[in-house]
Amino acid sequence: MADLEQMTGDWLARIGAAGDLAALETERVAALGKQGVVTGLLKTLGGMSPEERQSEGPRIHALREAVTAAIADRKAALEGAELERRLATEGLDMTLPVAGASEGSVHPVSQVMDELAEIFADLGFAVATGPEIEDDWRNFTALNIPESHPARAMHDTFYFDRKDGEGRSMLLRTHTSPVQIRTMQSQEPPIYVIAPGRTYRSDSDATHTPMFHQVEGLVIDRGITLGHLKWTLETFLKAYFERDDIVLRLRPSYFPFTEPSAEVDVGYTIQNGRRVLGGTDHWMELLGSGMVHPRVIANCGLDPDDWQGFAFGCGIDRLAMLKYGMDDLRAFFDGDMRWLRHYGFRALDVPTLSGGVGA
Ligand code: 2NL
Repeated sequence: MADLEQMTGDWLARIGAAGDLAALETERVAALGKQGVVTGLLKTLGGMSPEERQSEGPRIHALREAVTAAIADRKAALEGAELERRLATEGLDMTLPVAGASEGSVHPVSQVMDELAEIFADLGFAVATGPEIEDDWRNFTALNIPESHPARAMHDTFYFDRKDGEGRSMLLRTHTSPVQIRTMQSQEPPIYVIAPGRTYRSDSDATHTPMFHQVEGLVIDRGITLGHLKWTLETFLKAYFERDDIVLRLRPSYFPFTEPSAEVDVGYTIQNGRRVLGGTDHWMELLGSGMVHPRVIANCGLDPDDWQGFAFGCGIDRLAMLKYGMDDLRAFFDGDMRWLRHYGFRALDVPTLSGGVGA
Protein backbone atom coordinates (compact mmCIF):
# COMPACT_ATOMS: atom_id res chain seq x y z
CA MET A 1 0.00 0.00 0.00
CA ALA A 2 3.06 2.24 -0.18
CA ASP A 3 1.86 3.44 -3.58
CA LEU A 4 -1.23 5.15 -2.06
CA GLU A 5 0.61 8.50 -2.18
CA GLN A 6 1.43 7.82 -5.81
CA MET A 7 -2.25 6.96 -6.46
CA THR A 8 -3.46 10.13 -4.77
CA GLY A 9 -1.11 12.18 -6.94
CA ASP A 10 -2.28 10.39 -10.09
CA TRP A 11 -5.97 10.89 -9.32
CA LEU A 12 -5.54 14.56 -8.47
CA ALA A 13 -3.68 15.02 -11.78
CA ARG A 14 -6.43 13.23 -13.73
CA ILE A 15 -9.14 15.28 -12.04
CA GLY A 16 -7.21 18.50 -12.65
CA ALA A 17 -6.88 17.59 -16.33
CA ALA A 18 -10.64 17.00 -16.85
CA GLY A 19 -11.49 19.62 -19.47
CA ASP A 20 -15.25 19.74 -18.98
CA LEU A 21 -18.01 18.53 -16.66
CA ALA A 22 -18.59 15.33 -18.68
CA ALA A 23 -14.90 14.36 -18.46
CA LEU A 24 -14.92 15.13 -14.74
CA GLU A 25 -17.96 12.88 -14.28
CA THR A 26 -16.10 10.06 -16.07
CA GLU A 27 -13.20 10.44 -13.61
CA ARG A 28 -15.60 10.53 -10.66
CA VAL A 29 -17.23 7.26 -11.72
CA ALA A 30 -13.81 5.68 -12.37
CA ALA A 31 -12.66 6.60 -8.85
CA LEU A 32 -15.74 6.71 -6.62
CA GLY A 33 -18.40 4.83 -8.61
CA LYS A 34 -19.66 1.37 -7.62
CA GLN A 35 -16.90 -0.26 -9.66
CA GLY A 36 -14.44 2.60 -9.01
CA VAL A 37 -10.83 2.15 -7.99
CA VAL A 38 -11.12 4.00 -4.69
CA THR A 39 -14.38 2.18 -3.87
CA GLY A 40 -12.51 -1.07 -4.61
CA LEU A 41 -9.77 -0.11 -2.15
CA LEU A 42 -12.34 0.67 0.54
CA LYS A 43 -13.84 -2.78 0.02
CA THR A 44 -10.46 -4.42 0.74
CA LEU A 45 -10.67 -3.09 4.31
CA GLY A 46 -13.18 -5.83 5.16
CA GLY A 47 -10.64 -8.59 4.41
CA MET A 48 -7.76 -7.10 6.44
CA SER A 49 -6.55 -8.07 9.89
CA PRO A 50 -7.47 -5.53 12.60
CA GLU A 51 -3.84 -4.27 12.76
CA GLU A 52 -3.63 -3.83 9.00
CA ARG A 53 -7.00 -2.08 8.96
CA GLN A 54 -5.86 0.29 11.68
CA SER A 55 -2.88 1.42 9.62
CA GLU A 56 -4.39 1.26 6.11
CA GLY A 57 -7.94 2.45 6.94
CA PRO A 58 -7.05 6.10 7.60
CA ARG A 59 -4.80 6.22 4.50
CA ILE A 60 -7.51 4.84 2.18
CA HIS A 61 -10.12 7.17 3.68
CA ALA A 62 -7.70 10.06 3.23
CA LEU A 63 -7.36 9.09 -0.44
CA ARG A 64 -11.13 9.05 -0.84
CA GLU A 65 -11.48 12.42 0.86
CA ALA A 66 -8.71 13.98 -1.25
CA VAL A 67 -10.31 12.68 -4.46
CA THR A 68 -13.80 13.85 -3.36
CA ALA A 69 -12.52 17.32 -2.48
CA ALA A 70 -10.55 17.60 -5.73
CA ILE A 71 -13.64 16.68 -7.75
CA ALA A 72 -15.72 19.31 -5.93
CA ASP A 73 -13.03 21.96 -6.51
CA ARG A 74 -12.66 21.07 -10.16
CA LYS A 75 -16.45 21.08 -10.60
CA ALA A 76 -16.72 24.58 -9.10
CA ALA A 77 -13.87 25.81 -11.29
CA LEU A 78 -15.39 24.32 -14.47
CA GLU A 79 -18.83 25.75 -13.65
CA GLY A 80 -17.29 29.15 -12.94
CA ALA A 81 -15.43 29.06 -16.25
CA GLU A 82 -18.62 28.04 -18.04
CA LEU A 83 -20.50 30.97 -16.48
CA GLU A 84 -17.69 33.36 -17.47
CA ARG A 85 -17.80 32.00 -21.02
CA ARG A 86 -21.58 32.48 -21.24
CA LEU A 87 -21.40 35.96 -19.74
CA ALA A 88 -18.76 36.89 -22.31
CA THR A 89 -20.56 35.42 -25.32
CA GLU A 90 -24.24 35.90 -24.47
CA GLY A 91 -24.10 39.61 -23.66
CA LEU A 92 -26.53 41.96 -25.36
CA ASP A 93 -25.55 45.40 -26.55
CA MET A 94 -28.44 47.47 -25.19
CA THR A 95 -27.38 50.43 -27.31
CA LEU A 96 -28.00 48.63 -30.62
CA PRO A 97 -31.03 49.89 -32.58
CA VAL A 98 -34.07 47.56 -32.94
CA ALA A 99 -34.03 45.59 -36.19
CA GLY A 100 -37.09 46.73 -38.17
CA ALA A 101 -40.16 48.48 -36.79
CA SER A 102 -41.44 47.07 -33.50
CA GLU A 103 -44.96 45.59 -33.72
CA GLY A 104 -46.23 45.92 -30.19
CA SER A 105 -47.78 48.90 -28.48
CA VAL A 106 -48.79 49.77 -24.94
CA HIS A 107 -52.51 49.17 -24.36
CA PRO A 108 -54.40 52.31 -23.29
CA VAL A 109 -55.33 50.63 -20.00
CA SER A 110 -51.64 50.03 -19.21
CA GLN A 111 -50.82 53.58 -20.26
CA VAL A 112 -53.49 55.01 -17.95
CA MET A 113 -52.31 52.78 -15.07
CA ASP A 114 -48.80 54.18 -15.56
CA GLU A 115 -50.16 57.72 -15.60
CA LEU A 116 -52.14 57.09 -12.39
CA ALA A 117 -49.08 55.67 -10.63
CA GLU A 118 -47.04 58.68 -11.75
CA ILE A 119 -49.57 61.30 -10.65
CA PHE A 120 -50.29 59.70 -7.28
CA ALA A 121 -46.59 59.05 -6.60
CA ASP A 122 -46.15 62.84 -6.70
CA LEU A 123 -48.88 63.10 -4.02
CA GLY A 124 -47.08 60.57 -1.82
CA PHE A 125 -49.16 57.48 -2.69
CA ALA A 126 -47.65 54.00 -3.22
CA VAL A 127 -49.14 51.45 -5.61
CA ALA A 128 -50.61 48.39 -3.83
CA THR A 129 -51.50 45.13 -5.57
CA GLY A 130 -53.13 41.88 -4.47
CA PRO A 131 -54.61 38.61 -5.78
CA GLU A 132 -57.51 38.56 -8.23
CA ILE A 133 -58.87 35.42 -6.55
CA GLU A 134 -60.10 36.55 -3.13
CA ASP A 135 -62.15 35.31 -0.20
CA ASP A 136 -65.59 36.69 0.54
CA TRP A 137 -64.42 38.11 3.87
CA ARG A 138 -61.92 40.52 2.29
CA ASN A 139 -64.13 41.24 -0.74
CA PHE A 140 -67.38 41.81 1.19
CA THR A 141 -67.57 41.22 4.95
CA ALA A 142 -64.60 43.39 5.95
CA LEU A 143 -66.10 46.19 3.83
CA ASN A 144 -69.31 46.19 5.86
CA ILE A 145 -71.26 44.60 3.00
CA PRO A 146 -73.84 42.40 4.76
CA GLU A 147 -74.77 38.89 3.60
CA SER A 148 -78.04 40.14 2.15
CA HIS A 149 -76.46 42.93 0.05
CA PRO A 150 -77.37 42.70 -3.68
CA ALA A 151 -73.66 42.94 -4.64
CA ARG A 152 -73.27 39.47 -3.14
CA ALA A 153 -75.98 37.94 -5.33
CA MET A 154 -74.72 35.09 -7.50
CA HIS A 155 -75.53 36.94 -10.72
CA ASP A 156 -72.99 39.69 -10.02
CA THR A 157 -70.13 37.76 -8.48
CA PHE A 158 -68.12 34.90 -9.99
CA TYR A 159 -67.80 32.33 -7.20
CA PHE A 160 -65.56 29.25 -7.14
CA ASP A 161 -66.98 25.85 -6.14
CA ARG A 162 -64.23 25.35 -3.56
CA LYS A 163 -63.82 27.12 -0.22
CA ASP A 164 -60.43 28.08 1.21
CA GLY A 165 -58.77 26.41 4.22
CA GLU A 166 -60.71 28.60 6.65
CA GLY A 167 -64.10 27.78 5.07
CA ARG A 168 -64.37 31.12 3.27
CA SER A 169 -66.03 31.22 -0.18
CA MET A 170 -63.55 32.06 -2.93
CA LEU A 171 -64.44 34.46 -5.72
CA LEU A 172 -63.02 36.72 -8.40
CA ARG A 173 -62.68 40.10 -6.71
CA THR A 174 -65.52 42.41 -7.71
CA HIS A 175 -63.51 45.55 -6.86
CA THR A 176 -59.93 46.29 -5.79
CA SER A 177 -61.02 47.11 -2.20
CA PRO A 178 -59.68 43.77 -0.84
CA VAL A 179 -56.19 45.05 -1.75
CA GLN A 180 -56.71 47.97 0.62
CA ILE A 181 -58.09 45.61 3.28
CA ARG A 182 -54.86 43.59 2.95
CA THR A 183 -52.83 46.81 3.16
CA MET A 184 -54.58 47.91 6.37
CA GLN A 185 -54.10 44.42 7.85
CA SER A 186 -50.40 44.30 7.07
CA GLN A 187 -49.11 47.88 7.36
CA GLU A 188 -49.04 50.45 10.10
CA PRO A 189 -50.80 53.72 9.27
CA PRO A 190 -50.29 56.33 7.91
CA ILE A 191 -51.36 54.62 4.68
CA TYR A 192 -51.45 56.37 1.32
CA VAL A 193 -52.05 53.89 -1.52
CA ILE A 194 -53.76 53.44 -4.84
CA ALA A 195 -54.81 49.97 -5.96
CA PRO A 196 -55.22 49.63 -9.72
CA GLY A 197 -56.10 46.28 -11.27
CA ARG A 198 -58.45 43.80 -12.89
CA THR A 199 -61.88 43.24 -11.38
CA TYR A 200 -64.70 40.88 -12.36
CA ARG A 201 -68.49 40.98 -12.42
CA SER A 202 -70.96 38.77 -14.23
CA ASP A 203 -72.25 41.53 -16.46
CA SER A 204 -71.93 42.07 -20.21
CA ASP A 205 -73.35 44.74 -22.54
CA ALA A 206 -72.17 47.83 -24.46
CA THR A 207 -70.92 49.52 -21.29
CA HIS A 208 -70.03 46.48 -19.15
CA THR A 209 -67.45 43.72 -19.69
CA PRO A 210 -67.12 40.73 -17.29
CA MET A 211 -63.51 41.82 -16.65
CA PHE A 212 -62.82 45.52 -16.20
CA HIS A 213 -60.20 47.69 -14.54
CA GLN A 214 -60.61 49.73 -11.44
CA VAL A 215 -58.46 52.05 -9.43
CA GLU A 216 -59.20 52.74 -5.80
CA GLY A 217 -57.39 55.09 -3.47
CA LEU A 218 -57.10 54.82 0.30
CA VAL A 219 -55.74 57.21 2.89
CA ILE A 220 -55.58 56.28 6.59
CA ASP A 221 -54.02 58.91 8.85
CA ARG A 222 -54.95 61.15 11.77
CA GLY A 223 -57.37 64.04 11.28
CA ILE A 224 -58.33 63.29 7.67
CA THR A 225 -61.43 65.14 6.38
CA LEU A 226 -63.64 65.35 3.28
CA GLY A 227 -61.62 68.45 2.37
CA HIS A 228 -58.49 66.29 1.92
CA LEU A 229 -60.52 63.95 -0.29
CA LYS A 230 -61.81 66.72 -2.53
CA TRP A 231 -58.39 68.37 -2.91
CA THR A 232 -56.75 65.03 -3.72
CA LEU A 233 -59.32 64.18 -6.40
CA GLU A 234 -59.18 67.69 -7.89
CA THR A 235 -55.38 67.64 -8.03
CA PHE A 236 -55.39 64.15 -9.56
CA LEU A 237 -57.99 64.97 -12.24
CA LYS A 238 -56.30 68.27 -13.21
CA ALA A 239 -53.01 66.41 -13.72
CA TYR A 240 -54.65 63.48 -15.49
CA PHE A 241 -56.75 65.52 -17.95
CA GLU A 242 -54.01 68.16 -18.19
CA ARG A 243 -56.45 71.00 -17.60
CA ASP A 244 -56.60 73.56 -14.79
CA ASP A 245 -60.31 74.28 -15.21
CA ILE A 246 -61.54 70.87 -13.99
CA VAL A 247 -64.39 71.46 -11.52
CA LEU A 248 -65.77 68.77 -9.18
CA ARG A 249 -69.15 68.45 -7.52
CA LEU A 250 -69.66 66.08 -4.60
CA ARG A 251 -73.20 64.65 -4.27
CA PRO A 252 -74.31 62.73 -1.16
CA SER A 253 -74.55 59.02 -1.91
CA TYR A 254 -74.38 55.65 -0.21
CA PHE A 255 -71.73 52.93 -0.10
CA PRO A 256 -71.63 50.38 2.73
CA PHE A 257 -67.87 50.96 3.23
CA THR A 258 -67.90 54.77 3.52
CA GLU A 259 -69.78 57.19 5.75
CA PRO A 260 -70.50 59.81 4.61
CA SER A 261 -70.34 58.79 0.96
CA ALA A 262 -70.19 61.06 -2.05
CA GLU A 263 -70.50 60.59 -5.76
CA VAL A 264 -68.10 62.86 -7.63
CA ASP A 265 -69.26 64.60 -10.81
CA VAL A 266 -66.91 66.42 -13.16
CA GLY A 267 -68.04 69.44 -15.18
CA TYR A 268 -67.79 69.53 -18.97
CA THR A 269 -68.79 71.67 -21.94
CA ILE A 270 -69.89 70.70 -25.45
CA GLN A 271 -67.54 71.93 -28.18
CA ASN A 272 -68.25 71.05 -31.84
CA GLY A 273 -70.64 68.35 -30.66
CA ARG A 274 -68.01 66.70 -28.41
CA ARG A 275 -67.81 66.54 -24.64
CA VAL A 276 -64.78 68.47 -23.38
CA LEU A 277 -63.95 68.21 -19.68
CA GLY A 278 -63.68 71.49 -17.76
CA GLY A 279 -66.15 74.23 -16.86
CA THR A 280 -69.55 73.74 -15.28
CA ASP A 281 -72.09 73.63 -18.17
CA HIS A 282 -72.89 69.94 -17.73
CA TRP A 283 -71.97 67.26 -15.19
CA MET A 284 -71.08 63.63 -15.48
CA GLU A 285 -70.50 61.10 -12.74
CA LEU A 286 -66.88 59.96 -12.58
CA LEU A 287 -66.01 58.53 -9.16
CA GLY A 288 -67.45 57.12 -5.96
CA SER A 289 -65.86 58.16 -2.69
CA GLY A 290 -66.29 58.84 0.99
CA MET A 291 -64.81 58.72 4.48
CA VAL A 292 -63.82 55.14 5.35
CA HIS A 293 -66.53 53.62 7.57
CA PRO A 294 -65.26 53.20 11.17
CA ARG A 295 -66.44 49.58 11.08
CA VAL A 296 -64.13 48.88 8.09
CA ILE A 297 -61.19 50.40 9.97
CA ALA A 298 -62.01 48.28 13.03
CA ASN A 299 -62.43 45.13 10.89
CA CYS A 300 -58.80 45.55 9.82
CA GLY A 301 -57.58 45.67 13.42
CA LEU A 302 -57.13 49.46 13.69
CA ASP A 303 -58.76 51.74 16.25
CA PRO A 304 -61.20 54.08 14.43
CA ASP A 305 -60.84 56.62 17.28
CA ASP A 306 -57.15 56.96 16.34
CA TRP A 307 -57.31 56.62 12.57
CA GLN A 308 -59.57 58.16 9.94
CA GLY A 309 -59.37 58.20 6.21
CA PHE A 310 -60.96 58.60 2.84
CA ALA A 311 -61.33 56.24 -0.11
CA PHE A 312 -62.45 56.49 -3.69
CA GLY A 313 -63.01 54.20 -6.64
CA CYS A 314 -63.24 54.69 -10.37
CA GLY A 315 -63.19 52.68 -13.58
CA ILE A 316 -59.84 52.84 -15.40
CA ASP A 317 -61.39 51.86 -18.72
CA ARG A 318 -63.73 54.83 -18.40
CA LEU A 319 -60.84 57.17 -17.52
CA ALA A 320 -59.05 55.98 -20.66
CA MET A 321 -62.15 56.42 -22.85
CA LEU A 322 -62.69 59.97 -21.60
CA LYS A 323 -59.10 61.08 -22.11
CA TYR A 324 -58.34 59.33 -25.39
CA GLY A 325 -61.77 59.51 -27.05
CA MET A 326 -62.76 55.85 -27.42
CA ASP A 327 -66.49 55.16 -27.43
CA ASP A 328 -66.91 51.36 -27.21
CA LEU A 329 -65.67 49.60 -24.09
CA ARG A 330 -65.81 46.16 -25.73
CA ALA A 331 -63.11 47.15 -28.27
CA PHE A 332 -60.67 47.39 -25.33
CA PHE A 333 -60.58 43.62 -24.99
CA ASP A 334 -61.10 42.42 -28.59
CA GLY A 335 -57.36 42.31 -29.38
CA ASP A 336 -58.00 43.88 -32.81
CA MET A 337 -54.57 44.95 -34.14
CA ARG A 338 -56.05 47.91 -36.07
CA TRP A 339 -57.60 49.30 -32.88
CA LEU A 340 -54.40 48.66 -30.92
CA ARG A 341 -52.28 50.39 -33.57
CA HIS A 342 -54.62 53.37 -33.54
CA TYR A 343 -55.05 53.77 -29.79
CA GLY A 344 -51.87 52.08 -28.52
CA PHE A 345 -48.89 53.99 -27.16
CA ARG A 346 -45.27 53.61 -28.13
CA ALA A 347 -43.43 51.44 -25.65
CA LEU A 348 -40.88 54.04 -24.62
CA ASP A 349 -43.33 56.89 -24.02
CA VAL A 350 -42.83 57.03 -20.29
CA PRO A 351 -45.37 59.35 -18.66
CA THR A 352 -43.82 62.13 -16.63
CA LEU A 353 -45.42 65.07 -14.91
CA SER A 354 -42.89 67.47 -16.40
CA GLY A 355 -43.40 66.17 -19.94
CA GLY A 356 -47.18 65.91 -19.54
CA VAL A 357 -48.42 62.55 -18.36
CA GLY A 358 -50.08 61.83 -21.69
CA ALA A 359 -47.14 63.03 -23.80
C1 2NL B 1 -67.33 53.27 -7.25
C2 2NL B 1 -67.18 53.41 -5.79
C3 2NL B 1 -65.63 53.37 -4.06
C4 2NL B 1 -64.31 52.85 -2.15
C5 2NL B 1 -64.65 52.62 -3.46
C6 2NL B 1 -63.14 51.79 -0.29
C7 2NL B 1 -62.18 50.86 0.06
C8 2NL B 1 -61.95 50.59 1.39
C9 2NL B 1 -62.65 51.25 2.36
C10 2NL B 1 -63.58 52.16 1.97
CL1 2NL B 1 -60.79 49.44 1.85
N1 2NL B 1 -63.82 52.41 0.67
N2 2NL B 1 -63.35 52.05 -1.58
C11 2NL B 1 -64.94 53.88 -1.45
C12 2NL B 1 -65.93 54.61 -2.07
C13 2NL B 1 -66.28 54.37 -3.37
O1 2NL B 1 -65.91 53.07 -5.36
O2 2NL B 1 -68.27 53.76 -7.78
N3 2NL B 1 -66.40 52.60 -7.88
C14 2NL B 1 -66.42 52.41 -9.29
